[in-house]
Amino acid sequence: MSSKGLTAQLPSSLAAERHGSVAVLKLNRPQKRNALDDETIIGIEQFFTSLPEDIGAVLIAGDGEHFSAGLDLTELKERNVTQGIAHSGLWHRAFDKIQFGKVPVVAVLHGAVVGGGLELAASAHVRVAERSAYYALPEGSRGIYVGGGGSVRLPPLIGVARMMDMMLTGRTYSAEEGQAIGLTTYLVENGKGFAKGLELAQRIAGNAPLTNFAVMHALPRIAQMSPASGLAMEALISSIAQADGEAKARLKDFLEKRGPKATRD
Ligand code: 1HE
Repeated sequence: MSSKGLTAQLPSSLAAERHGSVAVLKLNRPQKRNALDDETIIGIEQFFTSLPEDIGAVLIAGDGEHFSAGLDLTELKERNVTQGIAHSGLWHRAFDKIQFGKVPVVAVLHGAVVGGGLELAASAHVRVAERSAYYALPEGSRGIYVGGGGSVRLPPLIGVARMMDMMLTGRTYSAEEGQAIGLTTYLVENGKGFAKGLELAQRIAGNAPLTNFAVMHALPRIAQMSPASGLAMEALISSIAQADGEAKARLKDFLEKRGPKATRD
């Protein structure tokens, strides 16, 4: 596959390729277990900022035996408090571009998905795990704290209590446990994650852009509102979506027996 149209200048720790309307971003530093250094985080931000208009979804995956070993610990040792805050801000900006960017993102997880690697995964909209995946927050044992948005993005997925347990005791969750507690919504055999993730990303890319926008940008915000505000926001978003030409065309297709049915998978 080529990287045609994907214009971001990526560091060697990242690789991009295109599969039709899906852009694939691979963590490409297997010799360091896809540890995330500053260059990589900046590359991720640039990739998501410069996605071509015709990309409808992104797939993130990791090369080698592990999705990601998290923060590159070699970069940690010289930082003072002020630099630490700036560093965390760098991660926050990059991962915000994933969660609240232009198009939905699917993450394929395998091997270690730990620390900042889990925070990266939590920024995606759909997570697919291979059976080899496992999840940990080793920050506790390293004397540090999550800094890539984990405090904000992980509790809605697994709850504050489980995140506390992971950080305080070093508890690791297996792929099966991760699936059961809500870290992932798909669990597939080893080696099958990429194909499953790509299939899902292609399906997502075929949705009406306004629907994808509403799911990415309105749904998580409505979930944080009071019920009354949430219902008002939902009424507005649904009326905007249904007034769009794309919705009208898709409804017409269904009513004229051309559109897909909502059948069992
Ligand atoms: C690294 C890193 C890293 C590996 N930073 N270099 N993350 C962690 O605490 C996890 C640390 N890593 C590990 O526990 C293990 O490496 C793994 C379980 C992921 C994989 O084990 P293994 O046996 O396959 O590999 P390895 O021999 O440990 O590592 C291979 C190389 O990658 C080695 O370098 P080499 O030059 O000696 O070959 C390792 O030093 C290097 N490597 N992980 C730097 N993380 C925004 S805040 C987020 C805070 C966090 O993410 S904290 C969690 C950090």
